[in-house]
Amino acid sequence: MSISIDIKRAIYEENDTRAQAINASLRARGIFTINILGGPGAGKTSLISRLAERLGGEGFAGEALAVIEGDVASDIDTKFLRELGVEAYQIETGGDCHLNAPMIESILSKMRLKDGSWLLIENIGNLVCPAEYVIGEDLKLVVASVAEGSDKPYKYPFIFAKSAACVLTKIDLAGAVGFDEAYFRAGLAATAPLAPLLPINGRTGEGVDAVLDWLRASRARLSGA
Ligand SMILES: Nc1nc2c(ncn2[C@@H]2O[C@H](COP(=O)(O)OP(=O)(O)OP(=O)(O)O)[C@@H](O)[C@H]2O)c(=O)[nH]1
Ligand SMILES: [Mg+2]
Repeated sequence: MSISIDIKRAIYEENDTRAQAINASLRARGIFTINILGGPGAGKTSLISRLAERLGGEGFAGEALAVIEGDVASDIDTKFLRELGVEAYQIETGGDCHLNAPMIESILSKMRLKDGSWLLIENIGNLVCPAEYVIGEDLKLVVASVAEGSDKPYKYPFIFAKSAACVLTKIDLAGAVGFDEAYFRAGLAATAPLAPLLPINGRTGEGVDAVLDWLRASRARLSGA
């Protein structure tokens, strides 16, 4: 039992060290990195595509942006984003339920990443394991959809507790699925008292401007600007 705890601790420590090095080298280049977490189908890629529209402007000629897509299998999300003109790269874990720092190191060495960029990393759709690993990010953002139910902050507290904000997606479906927003908000406030709740409709883009405003303010604060 204690051997397995020691091995787990060593894995986390090794990962943390490598993640710190990644973050230091990205920060030195003025790159702001967001680790996007959430369950399968919560709306992570839809959010990224809506942020990309706003950051890049027409033809993505605005602020530099790159995306790393993490999936157990397939490059569906990467292809979708590339078709929109987004600089997107795929990590296929082949079964691992989370991204880790060595995976990010490996893909960064192959990416064309401009200084001063935004780097959005979509983690594996999973409300448990990705919460346990840092991967070089400046902040974690959790995406939860109303369709998953109002009780998620109570049942999966760690992912919410580690996230700087919670984007609530599929608000257009709230009535159909009987979403109890007050209950969700109370659970979020209990697990992550400082994390704002940012509701969006990923299909229309409603609410995404507020997400981007919050990200810009966080970037300015964390970069000391
Ligand atoms: N009605 C509604 N559908 C949405 C919204 N956001 C996303 N969807 C739909 O939900 C489905 C999943 O969205 P994705 O953005 O692919 O979700 P994801 O979290 O990236 O999924 P994985 O990468 O598979 O974990 C798609 O069919 C989207 O069109 C929303 O706000 N409202
Ligand atoms: Mg996705």
